[in-house]
Amino acid sequence: MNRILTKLATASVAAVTAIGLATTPAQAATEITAQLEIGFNTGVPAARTITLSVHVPMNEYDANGYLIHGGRIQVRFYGSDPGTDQVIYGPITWYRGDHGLTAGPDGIRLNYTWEVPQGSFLNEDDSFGNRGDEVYINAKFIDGDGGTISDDSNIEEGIF
Ligand SMILES: [Ca+2]
Ligand SMILES: [Ca+2]
Repeated sequence: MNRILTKLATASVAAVTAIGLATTPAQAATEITAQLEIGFNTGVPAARTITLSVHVPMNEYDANGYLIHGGRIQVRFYGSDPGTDQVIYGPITWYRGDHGLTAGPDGIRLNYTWEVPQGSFLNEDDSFGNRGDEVYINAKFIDGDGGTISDDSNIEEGIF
């Protein structure tokens, strides 16, 4: 009899623990991809259109769990140059509820677009003989405990 009671008590502790962890992600996030697109809006005044696409694959349950527990996506813009690349903008951080950041069936996604004027921070090279700009982003997924994975995007080239 004592033995059965002990077993039942153990089982109910286990059940409580499982409920307490219900929103904690089951799988560690291991993969992130970042894309940058810079378009030209030839209107007056001219502008550059920046589109960020960041994807952290996982199931929807885990995606919601990560964001509820403080998971976020952080983006820095870099100018690609010989030697060390400089940060030209950022960091910008998206948390749960911020426009453009979603949790869905294929994971966490950031899709964000905005316009900047010609000659903005994207104009990372503007010297005589070197006006062409080479810009990429580094995107980090940072979980609620500070665990981080990151990816560099493609490089966009143009006169920005
Ligand atoms: Ca450059
Ligand atoms: Ca330039």
